[in-house]
Amino acid sequence: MIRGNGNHILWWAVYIITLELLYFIFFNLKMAIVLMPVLGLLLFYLIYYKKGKPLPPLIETKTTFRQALWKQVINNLNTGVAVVDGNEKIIWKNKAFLTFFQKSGVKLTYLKDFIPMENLKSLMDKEEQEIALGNRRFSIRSVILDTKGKKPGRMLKAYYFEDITELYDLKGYMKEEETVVCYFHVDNFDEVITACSEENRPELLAKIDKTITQWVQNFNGLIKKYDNDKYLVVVSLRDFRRVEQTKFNILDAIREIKVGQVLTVTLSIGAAHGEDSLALAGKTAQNALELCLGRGGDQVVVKTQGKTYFYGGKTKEMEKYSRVRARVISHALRDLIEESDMVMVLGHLFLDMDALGASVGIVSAVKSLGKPGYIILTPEQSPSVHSLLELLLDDEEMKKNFLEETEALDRITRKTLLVVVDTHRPSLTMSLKVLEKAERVVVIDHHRRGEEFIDKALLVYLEPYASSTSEMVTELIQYMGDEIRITPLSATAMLSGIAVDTRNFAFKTGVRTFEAASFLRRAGADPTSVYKLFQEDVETVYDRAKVIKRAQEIAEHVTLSYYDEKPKNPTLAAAQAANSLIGLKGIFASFVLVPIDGGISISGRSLGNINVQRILEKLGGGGHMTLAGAQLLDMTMDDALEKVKQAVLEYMKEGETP
Ligand SMILES: [Mn+2]
Repeated sequence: MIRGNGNHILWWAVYIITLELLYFIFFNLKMAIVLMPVLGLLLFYLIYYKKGKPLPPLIETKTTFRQALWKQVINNLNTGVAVVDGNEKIIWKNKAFLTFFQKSGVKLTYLKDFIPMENLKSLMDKEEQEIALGNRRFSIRSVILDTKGKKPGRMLKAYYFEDITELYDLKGYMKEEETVVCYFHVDNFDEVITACSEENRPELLAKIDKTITQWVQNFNGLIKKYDNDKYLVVVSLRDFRRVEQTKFNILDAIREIKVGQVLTVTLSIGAAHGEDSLALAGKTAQNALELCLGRGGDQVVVKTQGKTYFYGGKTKEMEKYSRVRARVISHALRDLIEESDMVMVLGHLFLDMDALGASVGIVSAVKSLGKPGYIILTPEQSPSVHSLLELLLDDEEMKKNFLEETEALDRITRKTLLVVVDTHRPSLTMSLKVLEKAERVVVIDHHRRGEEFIDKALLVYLEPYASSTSEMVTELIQYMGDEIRITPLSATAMLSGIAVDTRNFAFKTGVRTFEAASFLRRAGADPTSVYKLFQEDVETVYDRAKVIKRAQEIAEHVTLSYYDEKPKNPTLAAAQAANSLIGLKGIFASFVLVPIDGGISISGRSLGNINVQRILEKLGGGGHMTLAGAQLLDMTMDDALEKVKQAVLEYMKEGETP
């Protein structure tokens, strides 16, 4: 309703102008005629008023009329609008704003009373922001209003609130309906079936099938078997969330299948979602499955939007019964060596006796095949190999097999074969430059596969069940041909590699480990020399005793300790202390922290029933189930101890699978 607001002034004007008109009629008739329309207009107003109608505005200008129109328009918007001053005090609001917030029971005096200040502040740098208020969701935008010419320093802002609750819910719903692609793979199908008696086989097959199919159907999934041991499973994300809550108890269910067979059945699952297309999700799921198998199977790998999640992996890697793979790889490697102009072997950073022993083994084989072979070394070597390196460099013939990194970079050609041993992660190789320059690469490693991988490798021999890379290389040599000769010194180096990774044949030691050792012994390996390599000085042992004394049990059978000062060889010292701790009765896993330059290094060891790899992966580290490490940079010892403790407790909780 538009109403004039100058009524009193109007009547005064009518009165004054009538008087003036009367005056002009008496003294100047012409002037009076000119003023007649004014009088007419005034009379019109008078009549209008008499009829009881509201008086139209006389003073009101065109612009205020427009403003009033705008006000109506804004009031009828679905978008809530509020104008606030510098203190976020609301000085004007439209109807929609009132309907949004009035019922919430809060006084609508200050905007900051019902919208957190940090949200209001961050709006200054952002275009718009989504926030939840009560059970609604809003998209908020803010604009600084132009108040030029008004009181200086007074800032006015307008806030626009759009109710996007429905859109938000719909988006969430769409997301939940997204498809998750999974590949199921029975790890050791052939072995299990072969190890099962003929009459039990049909029952075993049926049980595996039934367990998997029923489990998938419980989660409303679609399952299609496409090979004896392979299934494709499709499930919605909503149902997949429920699956994740069970921590994939299907792994346990499969392991429990017993139809009189000797071997345990295990399952691997690779799953993916959140990709742009189904085709891509399928590809990613396949990658996830490969990662799963590379890590030893019996686990689940879920990949989504560049992130990877691991479940299971609590059993020990099972030793494979056939050596077919070792033989096949051995022949392929021999072919590759023969096609090369030269072979270089690259170990990992912080070279250990296993990597060095394996390198010596490869070079021995290469030389027997009549090709030049070199082990790449950086100027500084980890103290853990000092004793073995000394022994090797003492030998005139062996000494010629070592090459500095710079020289290797010079000599490497397109036909050079680079064998990476004891690691499969590019960032852990001793020389990333050499790896980058090499065009023909082979990877031989016994670590469970991590995410990072040397993608360009021509040949990958990854066997997480093997005790050590030295054991794997020993087997390869045995299958490579009769002309392969290894000297007693090379055999000793390889034996020391096996000894260090199995801690003197106590861990991860399978039938094949002893067979490899006996092959090396026959080739002249000297166990006493190996023993001597591990002798330590008094001070180191004394420091370690202090660490052991300080150890605390942080969870059942898990112990934690630390070096309060940086020892001579921090990472080695920590590893040895952790080893000593699990030598104590009742201790199944140990973690030892040690100060290093720029942070803290952690060494984790286990007897096998607690997966220290899984625990230290939580802190950005890696390794094996029984032997793992991590580094926490820019952190105090107290904070690091707390972090490890939390990671252990978290892992223990995960272990309580229903
Ligand atoms: Mn190793």
